[in-house]
Amino acid sequence: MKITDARVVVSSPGRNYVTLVVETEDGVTGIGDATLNGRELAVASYLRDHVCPLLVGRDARRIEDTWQYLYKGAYWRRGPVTMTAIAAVDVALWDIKGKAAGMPLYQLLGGASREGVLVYGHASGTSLDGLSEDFQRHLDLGYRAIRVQAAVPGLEKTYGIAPADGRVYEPASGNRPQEDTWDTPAYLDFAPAMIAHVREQFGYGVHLLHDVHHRLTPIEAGRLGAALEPYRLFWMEDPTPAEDQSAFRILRQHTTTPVAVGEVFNSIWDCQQLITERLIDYVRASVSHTGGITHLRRVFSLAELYGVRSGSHGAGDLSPVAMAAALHLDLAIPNFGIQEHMGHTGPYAEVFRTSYSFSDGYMHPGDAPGLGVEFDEEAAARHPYEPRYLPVNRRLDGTVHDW
Ligand code: CS2
Ligand code: MG
Repeated sequence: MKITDARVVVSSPGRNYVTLVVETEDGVTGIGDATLNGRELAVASYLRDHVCPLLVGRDARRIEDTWQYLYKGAYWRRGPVTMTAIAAVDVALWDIKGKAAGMPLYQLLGGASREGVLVYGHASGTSLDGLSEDFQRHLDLGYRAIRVQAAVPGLEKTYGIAPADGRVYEPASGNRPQEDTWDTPAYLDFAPAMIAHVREQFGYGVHLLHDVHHRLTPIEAGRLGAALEPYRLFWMEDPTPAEDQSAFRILRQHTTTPVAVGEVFNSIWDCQQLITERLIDYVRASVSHTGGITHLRRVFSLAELYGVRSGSHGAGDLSPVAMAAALHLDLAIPNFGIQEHMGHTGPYAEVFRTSYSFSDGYMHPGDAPGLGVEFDEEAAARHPYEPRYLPVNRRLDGTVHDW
């Protein structure tokens, strides 16, 4: 089954998505998500200029061989751009394999290990009352797990919190990133009060999650984790900058609040120590940024040996193709934990027709062959790329800070 064409489509139906389309000689087409938020064009070029020409003529059925060829063959390994490009090829080939077999992808991955995939939604507020309203809205939609974030009093803008209640947070379009402000002491005072507020109002019958966005030092994170213990979080996400794996030893010595990390990971080497030393509880890597199904499955298999579960990244800047791929993997692996479901906004459904579903807090990828997502290239052409950047975070004195 020879590949006859591989092309990259950059579109912005609500926000920027990079989609790889792979065609084969017998008419089966596969798609993969190659979106890297704020660096979309770098991955598009990596694919267009260096990968697509290598794909034409290859056998689409040889997924593992193609993965190794692109990873080892380039000499320059890992990194978000490379691994996102490889991921898009990998997912497109899995899509083709599923369609050729007439089976949904999860069947090829060993079949369903559960009836549905527990997902968490995002509640946010510009105030505690605003957060409560958004939390109630998520409960009414059926979510059983909800991430809670609220604006820290005194800080004008913080990434991860919608600018107005009832909206989602998205970076504004433009050629330069917005600049946010940050103050760790104010946040550390506020965060436990925010979580306490939600527990007092809504009780303990729903899972609570919270994203720290890499903004703390290990000892600060230890203090926060300890303060949050009475509220039984499902997890505290990205407490410290993720690349410093041994820092998590300090955090672990100070709290039993479960820890999740991984949305910036792009290979198994980013979490090898975190997993084998049992320094985290959930790996949040995504299919799109971590080398596709082939590589992320390997990460989750390593994690399984050490009692670490999955918690894949599922933000709105990963396209519906990535969401579908994640759901197939989530349904099949033994050590699934939870899946993020931020959802998509804007006219994305004109471009991506999905077959996944949500009901009672659980999602299912559907039973269409392959990924179950149809990509409409003509519709994509109506929504051209718009430059849009993630914000930069500065402390009150102007120092650039992690976020
Ligand atoms: C967030 C994301 O979903 C999350 O947990 O941290 O909004 C993340 O910042 C973006 O996906 C980055 O592109
Ligand atoms: Mg996050």
